[in-house]
Amino acid sequence: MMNTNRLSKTIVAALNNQMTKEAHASQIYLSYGAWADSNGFGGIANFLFRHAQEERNHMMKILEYILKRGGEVKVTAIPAPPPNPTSINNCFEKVFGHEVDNTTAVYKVVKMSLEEEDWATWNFMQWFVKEQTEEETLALNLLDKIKIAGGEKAEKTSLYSLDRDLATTPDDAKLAQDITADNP
Ligand code: OFO
Repeated sequence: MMNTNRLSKTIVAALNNQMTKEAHASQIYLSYGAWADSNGFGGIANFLFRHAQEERNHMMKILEYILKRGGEVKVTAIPAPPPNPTSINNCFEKVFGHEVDNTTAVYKVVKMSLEEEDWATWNFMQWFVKEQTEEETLALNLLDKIKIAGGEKAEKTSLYSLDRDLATTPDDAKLAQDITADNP
């Protein structure tokens, strides 16, 4: 029979692994969202829950890509999220850390596809490179906000406005490559 699998063994393993990583990211946002809500921060919870959905979408994109390239999808157990944050400041620091971790994982798959000259996978993964840049920016914006609010020492009133703010904060951050002089 003709071989219709367009993915190498190593690439398909890396993609399956990345798929689970995205599911894991989703679980992390879900658990931090629940933590925020039970501590009275409904706006921050809303933001984190929306983000959990985004990560779930990333997982689906990779699943679809594997299937469309004729590879085998392996759905495995998702590792448990790490312990809950200890404060809003700590929560945002953890969020940034998770995004950087995931960027590192994405870069590994990109590097692998380059080494194997699998240009379809390389091209597919560029979407994730851009998405991670955006999500790191979003996480850095959170860190900026909490810093202004006082970091670990943030007063209740500033946390209150931060919480209200985040309920309506868009899911996407503007990327440098989309900026013009007219609209910085
Ligand atoms: Fe999947 O983008 Fe964040 O981690």
